[in-house]
Amino acid sequence: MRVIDSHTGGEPTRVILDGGPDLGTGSLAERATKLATEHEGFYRSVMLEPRGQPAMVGALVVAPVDPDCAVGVIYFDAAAVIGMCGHGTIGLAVTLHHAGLLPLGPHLIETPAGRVRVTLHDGHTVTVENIESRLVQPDVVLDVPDIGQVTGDLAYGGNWFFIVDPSPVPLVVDNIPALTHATKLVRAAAWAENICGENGEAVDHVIFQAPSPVAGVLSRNFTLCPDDAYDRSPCGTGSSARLACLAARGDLPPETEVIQESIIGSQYRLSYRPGPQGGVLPSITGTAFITAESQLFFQENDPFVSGIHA
Ligand code: PYC
Repeated sequence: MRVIDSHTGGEPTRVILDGGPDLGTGSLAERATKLATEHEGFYRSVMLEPRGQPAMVGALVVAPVDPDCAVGVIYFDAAAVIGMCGHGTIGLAVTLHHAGLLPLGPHLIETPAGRVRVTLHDGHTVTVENIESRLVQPDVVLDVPDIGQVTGDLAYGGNWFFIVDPSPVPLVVDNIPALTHATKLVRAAAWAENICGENGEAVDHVIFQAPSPVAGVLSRNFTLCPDDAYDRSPCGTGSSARLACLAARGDLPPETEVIQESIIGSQYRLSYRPGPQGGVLPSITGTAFITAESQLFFQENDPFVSGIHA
């Protein structure tokens, strides 16, 4: 299996160029469901140690249905197939360019969540215009064991986010274990209270948000992903959901650029335009760098051929 690894603001992406499972020719959403239900062993073995690493997101390149799209892609981490991935799309565009498969300039990419536009400005810098994002349920109050009452927004940015602002735990690197613990508790409380999308979609990511102490940076976030790793990047789909919340509250005018940073200080430039369904069309600009080109092996006598599930 041929893969190219990159990182976007510190968050790893593994692009699978060939050797993935045959998911047929249905819609991207149908193929994503097939990957999630029939090939769990595949995607976990690619993401988990010893082949993968914590926080890694996989990007399986597939043929698009829409002939206007340069490529189709299905994203996943070690625990789940996800609808869209912002850092992964920046990494994918940089990777395809590195492999000679995508020239500089604008391109459409098909994902299970819908079509996104990428503009490859140079070999590292990409703007993603994400799918329409929206605030779904504002000011949800949860009783969270060990933490107490927490108020957050349920919002959609290609994945389902519960966004708590201000963070109940200070957003500093030394607190990463405490933030991981607390966001897991919030996710469990959201599940227990059945806080979900219009069609029963469960919260798959939790964000703690706070103003940034860095001059010129609007805010800092900590994002818990489905596999319990934290996003090293400022999370593209999470930033999209966050833009939808800011816009819905009148806290950020359209076409106004702000900087969002992650818990490790990597940054995205963000803005939005009003969307046709009342949400926002987010624009996310970030950078990615190639870290490896490899061939993955799955040897039959390897006792950890399916990854370490501890
Ligand atoms: O950037 O959208 C994102 C993302 C989702 C999970 C990890 N990164």
